[in-house]
Amino acid sequence: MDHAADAHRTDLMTITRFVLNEQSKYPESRGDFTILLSHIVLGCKFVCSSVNKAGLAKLIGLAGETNIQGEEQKKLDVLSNEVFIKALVSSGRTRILVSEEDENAIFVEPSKRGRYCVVFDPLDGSSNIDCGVSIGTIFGIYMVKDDHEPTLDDVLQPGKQMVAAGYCMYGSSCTLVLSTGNGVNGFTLDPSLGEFILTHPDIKIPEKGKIYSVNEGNAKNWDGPTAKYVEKCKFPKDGSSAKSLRYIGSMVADVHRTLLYGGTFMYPADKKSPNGKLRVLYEVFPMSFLIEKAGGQAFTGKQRALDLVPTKIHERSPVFLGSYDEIEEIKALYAAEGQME
Ligand code: FDP
Repeated sequence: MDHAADAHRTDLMTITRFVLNEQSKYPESRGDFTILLSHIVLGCKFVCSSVNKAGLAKLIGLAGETNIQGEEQKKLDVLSNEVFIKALVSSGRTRILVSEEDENAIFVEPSKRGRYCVVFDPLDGSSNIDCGVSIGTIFGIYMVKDDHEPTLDDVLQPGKQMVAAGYCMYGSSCTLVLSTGNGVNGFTLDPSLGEFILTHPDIKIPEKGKIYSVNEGNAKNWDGPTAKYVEKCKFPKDGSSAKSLRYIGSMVADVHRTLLYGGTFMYPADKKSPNGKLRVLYEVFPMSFLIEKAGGQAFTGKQRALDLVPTKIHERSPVFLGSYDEIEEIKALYAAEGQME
């Protein structure tokens, strides 16, 4: 995209206009998805504004204490969760919600029910909040096809059944990356307009990458294929240059960089955590969906990540995601150890 020309653009593709355009390709569409998305976008704008004010809020009272108006201040992750739940329920388009913050799934009351199930992490990377590092919201959307009484099985579906997924990164700018199944597009919040504008159309992840991203502090507990891949990144034997290590420790930011620059993001299994750390429904699936739609791959160490069938809403899985060729290498290392399903 020509950023110099953008500075003078008057024909702005807002996220709502973009989704309405997509919707018009499906004559049977009733506009429900557009309404649902506009409520998610509202949640993202609210969280963005709260994250931006977090430093200031600190000056007037710490989370969990009372502020000068005598009101109790809520921690940002608790606040974000409440905002998303209220926005999603009030959209009238949701049936089941699964949030990282809540132990149990939320079944929306019949009078407010719609056709969509939303799985989300309202504020991922929360250990980074207090030092001002980028954090984000991750979401995945399933559609329920008939009007049966909802059950957990409606959300315990493989990631490949999602109809849409995205994340919003609260960083030096606020960026929302979305796929409705047809490519991946990035929108940046213009604070003066209060609108997300299409700034990264049709994102394609580079086929190869020069960056690997992993918490190397866990290296002593890694399995053979992970250790071999990282060794190869650092000491390539084929004459290629060593790769750079970048690890923010905030999944949204690490995946965003991987999507734009290529490379690998990994949270592998290790001896202490045989299922890794990241949650299948609202971390592994939405990010794997976006990476695949951008031309990359996502793998668990045993299988394609989007083929996993979760049995619990907060289940975890190891994940390797990124550039197509890099993940092929990782798959070959696991295949050589006979670990593929
Ligand atoms: P956080 O614990 O700060 O909420 O799953 C949450 C997550 O962050 C991811 O955003 C991040 O990729 C990962 O954990 C970081 O984990 P490590 O600190 O173990 O590297």
